[in-house]
Amino acid sequence: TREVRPWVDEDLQDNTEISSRDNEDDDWADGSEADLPHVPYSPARYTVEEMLERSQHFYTMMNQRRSVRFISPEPVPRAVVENVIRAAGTAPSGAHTEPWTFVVVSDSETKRKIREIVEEEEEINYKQRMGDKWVRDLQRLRTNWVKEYLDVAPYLILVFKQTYGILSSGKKKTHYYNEISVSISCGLLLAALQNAGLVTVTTTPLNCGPQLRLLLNRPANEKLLMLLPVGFAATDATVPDLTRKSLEDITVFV
Ligand code: IYR
Repeated sequence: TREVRPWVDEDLQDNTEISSRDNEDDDWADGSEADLPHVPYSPARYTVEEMLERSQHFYTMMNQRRSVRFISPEPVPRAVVENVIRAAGTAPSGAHTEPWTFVVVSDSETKRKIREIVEEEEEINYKQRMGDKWVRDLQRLRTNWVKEYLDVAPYLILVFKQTYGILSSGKKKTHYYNEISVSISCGLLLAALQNAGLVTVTTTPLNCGPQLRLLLNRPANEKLLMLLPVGFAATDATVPDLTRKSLEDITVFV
């Protein structure tokens, strides 16, 4: 009996998705919760001049974002990190299931263990799993398996997608489109970090998810989607001298 799950886009599937086979006997909640009132909503309106000014200003700020792999140990106020996560939590999600967990690590010993797990796997990734072409494609970015930022950055934010929810009744709750929902929240998180003057680099530590989940005591329905070291840029930070595609290169107006 193969379960039909049209909300899991083929392109968004990965081997961390729960399979229907080991899932057949589970007890799933049906979504008919209490009636939800609908209320009026009037978002802010701006003049054309204000819209141009605001959109230009936001683009300029976002265009200064770079993936930074050299992060200062300088402390960051925890309240700022709390606010950027609040912003990430405003992302839209499938059926408003909010299928994300942000694990914020500042404890030195935990950061050290994370670094150990990631570097051990990444060394195998670079030397074996990724293959010659992938490693060559990354050469000009000068990345490798040594990840100093993992115990230098004041915060590591590990973003987990909840592949399903668990209600107080013990029933499971379907988290539609959980991968893209959490990916959108990561985008908002990056924007919020940039807005606050902090830096990060989006990392997706290949093969580290299960070990990191266990280290952080997260339940089996949570899968690691992204690991973001967060802090101020080191004073001697460098970035590859990349350029971005132009509007014309990324847009088709119909
Ligand atoms: N996860 C590895 C490799 C890596 C892969 C891509 I695609 C990048 O754009 C950068 C790095 C690492 O973090 O080093």
